[in-house]
Parts: sequence; structure tokens; C-alpha cells
Amino acid sequence: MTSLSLDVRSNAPETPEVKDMDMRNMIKASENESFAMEHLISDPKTVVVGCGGAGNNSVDRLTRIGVWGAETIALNTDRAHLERVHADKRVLIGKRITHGQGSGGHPEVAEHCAEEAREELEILLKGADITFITAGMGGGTGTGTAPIVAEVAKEMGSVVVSMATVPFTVEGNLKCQRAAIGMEKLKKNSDSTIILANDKLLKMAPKLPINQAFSVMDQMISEVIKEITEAVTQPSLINLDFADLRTVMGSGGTSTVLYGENSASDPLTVVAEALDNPLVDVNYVGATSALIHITSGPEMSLRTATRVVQGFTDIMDPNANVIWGARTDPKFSGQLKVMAVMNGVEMEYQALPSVEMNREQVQMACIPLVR
Ligand SMILES: Nc1nc2c(ncn2[C@@H]2O[C@H](COP(=O)(O)OP(=O)(O)OP(=O)(O)O)[C@@H](O)[C@H]2O)c(=O)[nH]1
Ligand SMILES: [Mg+2]
Repeated sequence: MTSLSLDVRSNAPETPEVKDMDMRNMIKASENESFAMEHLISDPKTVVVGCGGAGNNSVDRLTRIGVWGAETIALNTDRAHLERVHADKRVLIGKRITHGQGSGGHPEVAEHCAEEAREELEILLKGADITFITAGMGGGTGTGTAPIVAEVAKEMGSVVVSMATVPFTVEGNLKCQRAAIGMEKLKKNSDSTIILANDKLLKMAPKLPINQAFSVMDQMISEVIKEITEAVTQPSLINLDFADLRTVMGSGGTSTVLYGENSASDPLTVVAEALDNPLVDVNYVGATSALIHITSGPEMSLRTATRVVQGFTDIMDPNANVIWGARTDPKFSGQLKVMAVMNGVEMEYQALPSVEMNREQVQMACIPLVR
């Protein structure tokens, strides 16, 4: 039918109405084209999801410091905690199961809540190009929900970067074991997983009260997410784009983030500071890919920037895929700030054997919560 009507039209004499129609079609086509172009050049959509108490606290901090071009979502089974958190969206899951009172430390209960909220999660994560997930492993909600959020985000086509903490050793075996199970699941469902050890806080800030020590970790998580997001969304001298990020973070495995800030006069000290980051125990010698972003004042020379990049590549696999960008900012005059995401690194953290709970145990765990 279509081809017949086309044939008829092409044989017909050109009337003014036909010309008008052609013009309208041309305008429509060009409008469609510019609409398509707008889509091509639009910023990548970044979503940050904080799962459970620790995840919510990181998202709260991130929302307060502000991150350009990212939407923050706090997800919890605990209504009281959620009410105290600042985020663009706050999502209480598993109302029917936990009545908003938390998972009682049971990851299986929280996993069940997240499974029930799958459709809601799909709506929340639709269109996200990159999803950051942050959680403290070892409790119920973060451990149980973060792997499901990662799975849904990946199914929706997003690059998934997870940042999770493992508990202090003093929190006990059970928590550490729970954390190990959750971490394995999270790693399986994420493109890239950054593991942070709370024990490292003891070395870095031994005298701080626990709440303040946690806030050091939350600050670091927020800064890393802010750095990565802004490195690809804000205009830079040497631009990094979303495709670069996808190449580095989408290649799977364990990643680490290194962060250093110092005087611009000695770029190698900044690199040394970043490599010495005490919050992460990694062996980065032989890392297979990296995304490096440098910020300094308008006087930054190409030589300074390349010395920083060289400092990192020297310790990496000789065939490593290294992508770097640089931004000048008058606020950083005389200062040099570097953030490097390294992929394919080895963590000292070892997973413990997994222990699964059966359905009966899950229901038992639910009983005290359904009051
Ligand atoms: N970095 C950081 N870690 C935290 C914080 N609070 C707790 N943690 C760590 O994260 C682990 C899990 O704790 P929460 O996040 O409170 O637990 P949850 O995921 O809410 O789980 P339930 O409350 O049991 O449902 C703890 O064992 C701590 O090691 C925090 O504010 N910041
Ligand atoms: Mg909680």
C-alpha cells in the first residue's frame, strides 16, 4: 500500500499543495534531526543510590556538598533513618514486610524487600547512564539491597560502580561474614566495585569518636563520586567523556580510587600522596586501566599534567589503557588535585565462604519485625 501511494505521488504533477507538504516534511525532518542531536549531546544521566544506614549517610553528605549533574536517591527499610536524610528522592522499601522498622540486621529480609520493589527500582533507574551504589556491608539493608539495585541498574543498561565498606574487625565475625557474602553478590552485579575497609579508619584517625570516623569515610565516598561525575560532565581543558568512563569502569573487576592534593610545584608528591591513600588496601602494580583527572590553576602547564600521568602509568601494566583529562580552575591556583580510578587491581580483602538462609529462616527473621 505504501509503495503504491508513493508511486502515485511521484507521477503526479507538482502542485503548490504538494510543494507545501514537502516543505512541511522537510521542516519536520530537520526538527526531528535537531531533536536527535539534542539527545546525542545531552549530559549523561548520573544516579547515586545509597542503600541502608551507611549508604544513606553518604548520600546525605553528597547531597549537602552538591554534585553537579547527579540525582541522589536514599533507599532504606528504616523509615526513621530515611526521614533524617537529605536526598533528591527517598525510598522506603518493604513496608508490608518490615513496617518501616528496618531489616533487624537480616540481609535476606532486606533482599526480599528489594525484590518486591523491583518495578519501583526500574522506574527510578530508567535512563541512567551511570549508577553509583554506596552501602556499608555487614548490616541487613545495605548488604541485602545493594546487589539487587546493582542488578536492576545493569538490566536497565547503566554502567554500575559500587562503593562499599567492610565492617571494623571489632564488629565481629558474623557481621564480617555477612559483609563478605553481600560483597560477592555486589561484585557479581556491578561493572566495577570499590571496596573500602572501615579498619583503615583506625590507622588514619585512631582517636576520633566512631561517628566522626565514619564521617571521614562518607566524606571520601562523596568526594569520589563528585569527582568522577564532574570529570565527565563539566567542561575540561582536556575533556573526559562518558565513553571514556564506560571504557575504564565497564571492563569489570575491582577498582580503586586514588586521590591526592598538594602544591602544584611538585607533581610527583601529589602522585605519591594519591598512591599512599590509607583508606584502601590495594595492590595497584599491574592495574590494567585507569581514568586520571587533574585539576589545577590556569597556569597549569602540559608538562605538569603529563608528569602526573606518567607517575601513575609507571606502576601500571605496560599495556594499560589510560585515559586522562585536565581542568583549570582559578580556585586551584598553585594547587594540584588528582583523582585516579584504577581498574583491574587486587584487593587484600578476601571473601569468606557463603552461608545462605532458607525461606523459613527468612520468615522467622520477619516475625519480630511485623508488630
Ligand atoms: N562509612 C560508614 N559506615 C557505616 C556507617 N554506619 C554504619 N557503617 C558500617 O556499615 C555497616 C552496616 O551498618 P548500617 O548501614 O547501619 O546497616 P543497614 O544496612 O542499615 O542494615 P540494617 O539497619 O541492619 O537493616 C556497619 O557494620 C558499619 O561497619 C556510616 O555512617 N558510615
Ligand atoms: Mg539500618
